[in-house]
Amino acid sequence: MPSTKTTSQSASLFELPVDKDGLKQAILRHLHCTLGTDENKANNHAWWKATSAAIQEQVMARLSKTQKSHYMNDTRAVHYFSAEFLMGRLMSNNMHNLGLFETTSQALQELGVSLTDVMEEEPDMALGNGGLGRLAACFLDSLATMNLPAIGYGLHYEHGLFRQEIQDGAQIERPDSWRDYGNPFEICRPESIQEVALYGYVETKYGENGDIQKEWHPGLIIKGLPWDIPVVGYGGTTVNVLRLWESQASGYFNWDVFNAGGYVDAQRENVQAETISKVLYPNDETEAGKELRLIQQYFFCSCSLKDIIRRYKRAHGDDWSRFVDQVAIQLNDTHPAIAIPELMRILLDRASLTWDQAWSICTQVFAYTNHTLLPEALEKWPARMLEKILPRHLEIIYEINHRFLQEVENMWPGDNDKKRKLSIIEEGNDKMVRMGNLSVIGSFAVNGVAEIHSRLVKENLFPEFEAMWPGKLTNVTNGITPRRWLKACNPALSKLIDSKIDNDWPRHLSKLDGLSKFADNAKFQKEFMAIKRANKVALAEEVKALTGIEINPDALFDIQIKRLHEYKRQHLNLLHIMALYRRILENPNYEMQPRVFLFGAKAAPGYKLAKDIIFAINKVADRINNDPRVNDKIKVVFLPNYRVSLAEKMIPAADLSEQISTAGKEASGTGNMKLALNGALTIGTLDGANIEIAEEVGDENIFIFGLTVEEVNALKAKGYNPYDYYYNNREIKAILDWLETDYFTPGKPGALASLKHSLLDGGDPYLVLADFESYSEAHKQVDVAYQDKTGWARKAILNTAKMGKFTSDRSIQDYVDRVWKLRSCHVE
Ligand code: 26Q
Repeated sequence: MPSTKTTSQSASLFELPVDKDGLKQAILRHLHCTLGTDENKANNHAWWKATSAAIQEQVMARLSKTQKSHYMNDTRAVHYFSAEFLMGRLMSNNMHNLGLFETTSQALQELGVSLTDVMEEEPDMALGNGGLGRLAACFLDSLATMNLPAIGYGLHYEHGLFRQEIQDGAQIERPDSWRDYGNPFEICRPESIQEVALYGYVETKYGENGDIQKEWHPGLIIKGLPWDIPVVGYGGTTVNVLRLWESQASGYFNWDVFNAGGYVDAQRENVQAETISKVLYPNDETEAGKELRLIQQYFFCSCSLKDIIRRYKRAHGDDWSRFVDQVAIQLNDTHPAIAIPELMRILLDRASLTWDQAWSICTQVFAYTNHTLLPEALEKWPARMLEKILPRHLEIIYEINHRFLQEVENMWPGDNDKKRKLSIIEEGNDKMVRMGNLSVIGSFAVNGVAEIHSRLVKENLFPEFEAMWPGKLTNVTNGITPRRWLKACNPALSKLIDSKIDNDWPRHLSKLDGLSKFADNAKFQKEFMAIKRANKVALAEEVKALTGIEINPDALFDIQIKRLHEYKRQHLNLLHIMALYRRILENPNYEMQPRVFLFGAKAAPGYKLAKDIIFAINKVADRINNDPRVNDKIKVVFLPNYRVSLAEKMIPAADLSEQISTAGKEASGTGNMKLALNGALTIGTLDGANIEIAEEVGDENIFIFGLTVEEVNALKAKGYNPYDYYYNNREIKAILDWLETDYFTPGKPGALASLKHSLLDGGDPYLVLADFESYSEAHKQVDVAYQDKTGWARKAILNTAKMGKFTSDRSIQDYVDRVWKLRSCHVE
């Protein structure tokens, strides 16, 4: 136990008033004293900064109380290692979680300023690609809300995910500069700088009693500077931190070069060091295996481990025996897997533990979450690259592998195929290090992110590991924070819910089931759907402002928002839109409810076909939106630069949620949960968490279509030929042929042909054509259902009511019970 220290000043001295007048004063004080402006000159940006600073003051007192409580109680903590945290905007979230949203809104109103306008000034903190990064952010919210000691560790990217512009229908990437004008929520901690070594060589030393010591002589040392972002729990008692590392030149190794007159060369090394945390890699196959990405991963893992060890030693000195009781490390996919050999290195070479002691600690500390089954997405690093950058780590990996293969030999004597398959090293001309295998071998728990995904991880990805270590592979179904994804983004619906059930539903989301009894209540239906319509009106205004396109709020809003990938099948959605268009052209009286199809999606910059799909959506949209024969029955909108803050505007306005991945490909999905929570009905395949959503809402409140995982496998085994569907379905043939004409790209025939080719000669790897008819039939059922306003309202209400399972609080509780064995810590 740490000794009780006397603090010189009581924390209460720093507590600041939280009523409206106190906030007003604080905002004005920051306007004058921090920003050097005044209420007559200030623009919205200045108001945002001043308001954020006033809110941050409230956060700080709670942060230090939390840290003191965790220290005094010597708590066990989880350390969430992730290359990505997609935090979005922070100000409104912090106001909501502190319970200060209304008060701040009134304070600003009295100052003649609109909080809504001020909030729009905040850039998104987009340090992530998509689902995996946003999941990390939702988990931090839940951990703080549940008073669990936790730290998020990641990279302080100067540039987050690229900003997407659309020019002539095509995606253009622009740099994201979220910190250009400063970020009022982050705290720089130069007192906690860490050093990280790279390159060089390993020296083997022999001791007197014949023991071997390894000494790594690095070629470069860089500094890691931590930035802390406070994470406020709902209710505001616990404030945890997200600690992000920025790379800096250490200056050490530049002296020789410098003294030799190499001033310019020394500066070049500085630039290299500072490049490490410059930019987030987009999830892009053309970027796979890049040296800088590996250095990024190692850099933040090494800094974070050293930070954890420093904190542990402050309480326990050199006694390692309690380490596994105090520290759990969750690896968010294999991106931080290099932390396993790094901890081994520290324990062996720095702390002089034996191999068995060190390995025992590692395999009680690490747990690994898998987020994908796609073979091309499983990380592998060339052994030669590791040897160059991290020579000692490669040695350690070989030793881990050697000992592991002995276990395989014990389990399956003489079976070399098993060894080849399970080895951390993939043999071949260029040896590769398989980070998934390393992660399973070095962790005490491994989980998938939805029931079906975890089953497939066990049965298909790692079946032998399940046999070797029964019980190690498990499931934790993903979740989303209802604070951001309902309370904050849909205030009108939240107030309606407050009026019907206990207003602590944001903490206990299963209480939403209390709305079920109002599903047939005409008055409640009317109120619920009036809010949906108001949200649609608001989104329509946004669409008009962003694209110039006018959409009808009474049409069915059909929304697909997610990263662009073939397996997510935005092109299936597009083919169906084209089919509807064609039916209308063939039959001007074609019966259908007016629909607005909305898309939001970024494509990885090097993913050619994904970018072609974006282009095709925009070209088809242009043609349909401007064709008077369509008579406004269909509108198609591609909203540029999809991101967390845009999701917060789209999700509350959705009637229909498109979750149409090829069965077996989407590990979980989390957008599916956000949309259903806000009363959208799902049209989806039996994939990822869709299956569990269907179980919760019931078959009559969801539109399921398409092949199951088993049917997909059977069809592929039999030999799938997309031409069978092309020749046997007139509509499919007509649509694909249409893509080759210049109908959607006047004067440029063939501009959309790559789509057709991928679906025919390309073999249609994601079975778009195989699922088309079933998808089209499901959409007919949607159309029928939407005609029945009462029936639809009932279904929408039940979707909201039945989403309790998908709060990230439940996911975190599953991790606490099954993986981390954590206890909550009371903060005064
Ligand atoms: C890898 C190598 C080089 C550069 C980038 C990457 C990289 C980056 C991000 C690879 C993958 C990702 C992100 C993956 C991701 O978001 N997966 C999603 O995770 C969600 C949360 O569990 C699931 O709901 C989704 O189903 C899954 O696709």
